[in-house]
Amino acid sequence: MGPEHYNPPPHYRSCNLCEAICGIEISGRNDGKLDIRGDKDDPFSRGYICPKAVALQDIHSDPDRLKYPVRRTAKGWQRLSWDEAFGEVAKNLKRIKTQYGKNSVATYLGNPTVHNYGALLFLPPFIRSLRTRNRYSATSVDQLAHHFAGYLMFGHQLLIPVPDIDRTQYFLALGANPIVSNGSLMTAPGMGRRLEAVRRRGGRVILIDPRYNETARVADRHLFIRPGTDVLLLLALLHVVFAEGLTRVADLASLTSGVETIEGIAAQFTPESVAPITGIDAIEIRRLAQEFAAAESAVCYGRIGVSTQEFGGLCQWLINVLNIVTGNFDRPGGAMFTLPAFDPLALPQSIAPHGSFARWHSRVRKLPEFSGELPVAALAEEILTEGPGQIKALVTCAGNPVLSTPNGRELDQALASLEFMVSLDFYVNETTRHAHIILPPTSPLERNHYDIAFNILAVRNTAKFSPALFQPQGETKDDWEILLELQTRIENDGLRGSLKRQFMKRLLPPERILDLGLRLGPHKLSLRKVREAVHGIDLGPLQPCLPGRLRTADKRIALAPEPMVKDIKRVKDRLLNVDAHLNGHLSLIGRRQLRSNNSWMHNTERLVKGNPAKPPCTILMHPADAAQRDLTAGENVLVRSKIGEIVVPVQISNEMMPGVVSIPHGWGHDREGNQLSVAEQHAGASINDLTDNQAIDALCGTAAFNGTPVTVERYDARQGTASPHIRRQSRL
Ligand SMILES: Nc1nc2c(c(=O)[nH]1)N[C@H]1C(S)=C(S)[C@@H](COP(=O)(O)OP(=O)(O)OC[C@H]3O[C@@H](n4cnc5c(=O)[nH]c(N)nc54)[C@H](O)[C@@H]3O)O[C@H]1N2
Ligand SMILES: Nc1nc2c(c(=O)[nH]1)N[C@H]1C(S)=C(S)[C@@H](COP(=O)(O)OP(=O)(O)OC[C@H]3O[C@@H](n4cnc5c(=O)[nH]c(N)nc54)[C@H](O)[C@@H]3O)O[C@H]1N2
Ligand code: SF4
Ligand SMILES: [Mo]
Repeated sequence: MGPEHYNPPPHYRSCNLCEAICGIEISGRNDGKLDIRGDKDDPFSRGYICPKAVALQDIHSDPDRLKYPVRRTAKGWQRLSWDEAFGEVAKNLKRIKTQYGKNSVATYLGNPTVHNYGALLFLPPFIRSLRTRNRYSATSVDQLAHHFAGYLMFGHQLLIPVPDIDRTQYFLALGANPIVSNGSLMTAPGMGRRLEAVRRRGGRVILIDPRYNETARVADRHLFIRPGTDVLLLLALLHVVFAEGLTRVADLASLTSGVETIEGIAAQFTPESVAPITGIDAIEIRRLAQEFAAAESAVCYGRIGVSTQEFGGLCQWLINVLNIVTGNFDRPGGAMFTLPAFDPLALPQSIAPHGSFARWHSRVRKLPEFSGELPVAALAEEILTEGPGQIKALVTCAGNPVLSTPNGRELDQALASLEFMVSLDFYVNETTRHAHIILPPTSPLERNHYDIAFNILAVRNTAKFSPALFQPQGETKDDWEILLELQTRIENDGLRGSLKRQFMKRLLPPERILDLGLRLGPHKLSLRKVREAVHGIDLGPLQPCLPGRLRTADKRIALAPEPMVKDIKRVKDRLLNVDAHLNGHLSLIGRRQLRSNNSWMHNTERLVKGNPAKPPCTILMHPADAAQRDLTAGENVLVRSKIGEIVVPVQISNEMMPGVVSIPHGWGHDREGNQLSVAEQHAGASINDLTDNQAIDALCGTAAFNGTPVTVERYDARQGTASPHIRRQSRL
């Protein structure tokens, strides 16, 4: 059934595309399309939506969307029955495990798994059934540093403090662009309004970012910072806070340990010593620290810019420390923990592990696991390096690592060498084109939704259930059903597997688990109550919850965990001579775009059409850097790193810090074998053909995307096809 079959009354749900969980209202139109608007009665988003919500219908009606399981053959993709597909996947995974050992099967989970509660609940048992240590996900190209700090400081990887944006009087953001990203690890639909409200009530918004981005435009102050040097700024802010006696730890003194260690470390980083490296004046650093400490309430927050760089782990730690020692923790207007209606902290460790660190290491580069996963920057080498424990098979679910992980080009080649690959995805894209079998899940409008992930990170406690709007098209199945079937086929052949499957489907489907969780949860709701409130239920602002919510053994906050303290040495070794590292290169960073969602949503005409003179995938450069290279706006340039080269048009703008250039990620849809008819027309190039999988945050293993050294020069088309980027991939 397509959208044309949908008639009023209006349908209410949450948009699941990004972290903002906006309420939407969907009604049918006479021309068969859907009207998708912001739901004014949603207590959390109050009518706000972005252009992507309207495109939910395009995913649903996309002719390129897979509606049946398919198998790759020499003659193209061939339709399979589910039974054949499941049988073949289970057979191959079991055979490879038996032949090469249990770690020979790897998994990669992409970002949309977190926006899909069925997948979230059924992935852990599926992955356990494989018994592999080769587990990877988008976490290590994203928020790993936050989990790492949460685990080591508060005792649980999901204890990630959220800025209480609606009550704060001083919002200090580092490396984030919530006006475009709609907020991340800070679920807060309508960030524009919320930031405006901070200023309207006399508060201030400050942004530290190498780009004068869209959020800088609505801030009181913006300061450029050299990419990758934020850790020094944070240390210097703490230096001032301690040196000038601005700490306010009294309330939390009995709840923290290690404050002296922090003071000792911060003493070594004066504003004057870090100013030339960060590019931020010492006077400015002192002023920031003083304002922050003096504000009625303040909160420091850092996102992708500081999470995915060489010192991401230290940055997220020091951000927490700054909030805590200035008395801006666990209190209104500061950094706070949430209390979601479905509380993952109450779940068994088998579904929501507290976290773990370095229990094992990757085979080739010896990178540490975190919470059972290895850094995805190691995936290609684990596939390509021969020897016992080599990855021979891969399961991907809702991910596109070829475009989203560092040195994606190498991973692209690695995937082509696998003995077996299966993908749960509804598109044949840069990654899934390598799969032997693709299992297509339902589209967002064809399934129930409840946000169990982003309510842990929301600036207000709310609850909302979204029922499926449409029947599944074709033969698509929900991710959880696919995962359950695979799990049970891998665990037990034949009758036992089938009985377990029936049992789970009847007695413990996602809705049942959700209902139990809501009933046992802190707000004592039930699925029925939540379902009845079609616009969602407001459970109020965040509440102080310490020490009750801490999961550390001593019920105290560890301000100075040993792995972090030790890593300070790396800061000194590395950053104090950052110029040597760059060696005259430009420093490459990323950026997000409102009409894009990581590497997907590019197959919807509505989102990509735009102005042909303004393609989305450009390199942004400061006028002085462009002049030095004699470049004119709009011309194609060759961007080269140690890893590879790409060609993109240059966009000249003084919103960039001199010496820094920016390219959005998720583009590069011109690869042979893709079935993305719209995206191919707006291909762009992939920044991750330039980023280096050897460049990681050595502390926790996150990819260090930001600060990749590159050169940029005019591209002469006559240079031909020497570059690996421009050379076409061989046909599958
Ligand atoms: N250079 C650079 N690289 C980056 C980043 C950056 O800032 N700079 N950002 C990183 C970040 S933060 C992230 S989160 C990653 C994202 O990286 P990934 O998670 O690897 O990639 P996505 O682009 O989110 O791809 C999502 C895939 O899931 C499919 N999909 C969508 N919904 C569903 C569903 O419900 N079920 C299933 N089974 N499949 C679905 C889509 O078709 C698509 O193939 O990229 C990272 N890469
Ligand atoms: N429209 C849209 N929204 C999205 C997404 C999307 O693709 N499109 N993706 C979603 C996902 S998966 C995520 S994780 C979030 C991310 O959400 P955000 O982190 O808010 O988004 P970004 O635009 O990546 O912002 C990162 C900022 O860091 C800056 N930066 C880069 N390097 C450095 C550095 O070294 N130091 C500092 N201080 N700043 C630096 C960049 O200039 C940029 O402004 O967005 C989510 N929302
Ligand atoms: S901001 Fe995010 S949740 Fe809200 S409408 Fe846009 S994509 Fe959907
Ligand atoms: Mo992300």
